[in-house]
Amino acid sequence: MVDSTVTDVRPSPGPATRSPRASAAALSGIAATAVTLGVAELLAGLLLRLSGGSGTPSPLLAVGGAFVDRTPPWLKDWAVETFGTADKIALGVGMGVTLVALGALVGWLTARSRPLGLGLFAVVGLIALVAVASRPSTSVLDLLPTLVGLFVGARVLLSLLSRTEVGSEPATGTEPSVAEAGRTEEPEQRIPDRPGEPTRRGVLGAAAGAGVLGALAIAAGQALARTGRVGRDLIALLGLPTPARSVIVPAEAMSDVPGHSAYVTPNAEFYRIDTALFVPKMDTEGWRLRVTGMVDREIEMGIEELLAENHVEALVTLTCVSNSVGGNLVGNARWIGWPVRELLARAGVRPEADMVLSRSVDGFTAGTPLEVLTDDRNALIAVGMNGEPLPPEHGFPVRLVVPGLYGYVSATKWLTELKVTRFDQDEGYWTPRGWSALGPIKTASRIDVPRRGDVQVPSSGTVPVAGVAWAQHRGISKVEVRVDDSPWNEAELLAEPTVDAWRLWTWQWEAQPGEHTLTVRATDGDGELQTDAVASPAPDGASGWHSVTVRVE
Ligand SMILES: Nc1nc2c(c(=O)[nH]1)N[C@H]1C(S)=C(S)[C@@H](COP(=O)(O)O)O[C@H]1N2
Ligand SMILES: [Mo]
Repeated sequence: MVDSTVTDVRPSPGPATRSPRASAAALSGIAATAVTLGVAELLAGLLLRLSGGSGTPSPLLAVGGAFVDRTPPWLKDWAVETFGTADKIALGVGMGVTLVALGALVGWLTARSRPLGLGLFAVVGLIALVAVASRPSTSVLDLLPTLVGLFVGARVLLSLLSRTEVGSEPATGTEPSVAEAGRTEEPEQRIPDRPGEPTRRGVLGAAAGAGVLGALAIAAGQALARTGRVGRDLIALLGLPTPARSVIVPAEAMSDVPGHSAYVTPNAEFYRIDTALFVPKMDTEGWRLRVTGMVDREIEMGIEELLAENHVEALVTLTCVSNSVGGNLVGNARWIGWPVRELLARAGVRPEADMVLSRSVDGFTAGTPLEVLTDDRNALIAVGMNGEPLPPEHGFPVRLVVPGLYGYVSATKWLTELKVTRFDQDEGYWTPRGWSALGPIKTASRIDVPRRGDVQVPSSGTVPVAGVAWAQHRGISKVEVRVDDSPWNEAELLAEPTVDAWRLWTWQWEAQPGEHTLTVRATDGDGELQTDAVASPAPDGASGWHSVTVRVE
């Protein structure tokens, strides 16, 4: 795990000690950080594998997760706006840069003062331990990898620094100050490199070697955690339930305009938004769904029991509250699931309840008004997405899907519990973080084509303008398109198989050369016009009309 030439402890530096070059000390600190994390991540990966994949023993993921949990709405907004669904990669890069800087600082500081440097190292270690301990479903054992990592890392740091001090080239002409040497007031002696004595180059090599080994161990640990063994996949074994009614999408709902959204979004292209830094590996054999709280009878069921219930298939368009006007955090799928109202009826909901707090295995929660889970809409405990078991990143094995509400208050992935409760007693994950407790989806419309930029008028003489509009569970009754400031034109609506999904629209534009701005607006099924009031996503969803500026050749 750790290069033995690195960990073997050298006799404590005596009179021959010289002030280490700052760069060598910083490099030693970075290497020791890599070793700390390498040991911790490798042990964490092994632990996850042995325990069957629950808990978060990885300090990297725990600190990242704790950071995500404490992200204020404006920062989350900015991250999603700037990085989109690559926000996790951005977080990883940010953490990497921070760790390298911290490691360098620890190395540099420790070379000057053992107590200060090791003190900083211990403080950072303590933060990691607190982060690990505060992740959902962790046990005391989960602290072990971080503790062992910190211990080994500190030993490696001291060992590398003592070599730096013994092996550094005589700094001709400059006498290191007492403060720089850190702990000795004895007169400096210069000793020539002797065979067997570590040279400065050797020290740098040892540090680089330790750093590389550490990085490899981090990668191996993360890979182990991701491939952690889970039991038999009962959904693959038993197959998805055959729904009482299946969805057949009429051809009239689909479009063949190039660049126009597909009516049903393929699983691989479906947007993904969640707080999970790694997709929870769920064991279907061990999976349980519990109904708790204000019910007459608590219920607990396994996957076989769930699959045996009467499932339906329904089209539902999911939308993220962080979607900006014209954005693509929206997707439409055919979901196979068991209606939530049937499960709730079996548990017997008490009259005082007004909310269901759904909980994920990773600790995420969503607070959904009871009425949308008990009325006749297709609020589903879903196991299938577009005819396949849920992909892991979309909630395998079981998630919630509720037409009409943004995902953050309804679409809990990796579902494990439904707690029947009250809004004045419980709140979902995002509510204390500045987002509205209620999240009905606002009526929205988007232009897919033409995209901003240059437009060529086809030989037909008209430019196809096409897009989508959504107002889940209310439906779309009208879409209008405007060119610059001229009057609104009614677009052609494609078929609407259900009011729970988006609706495609097209309009033929007799485009004139020059620069033009196209704007779209929709009217929902209740006759309500989409608002032109511009709002950013926080706290309850963006609004305003989408427009695209193009140059016609
Ligand atoms: N466990 C869990 N479920 C979650 C979330 C999460 O962070 N964790 N995010 C929610 C949000 S904000 C949205 S928009 C939808 C997105 O679902 P998708 O990733 O399948 O598109 O999942 C919801 N379910
Ligand atoms: Mo979301």
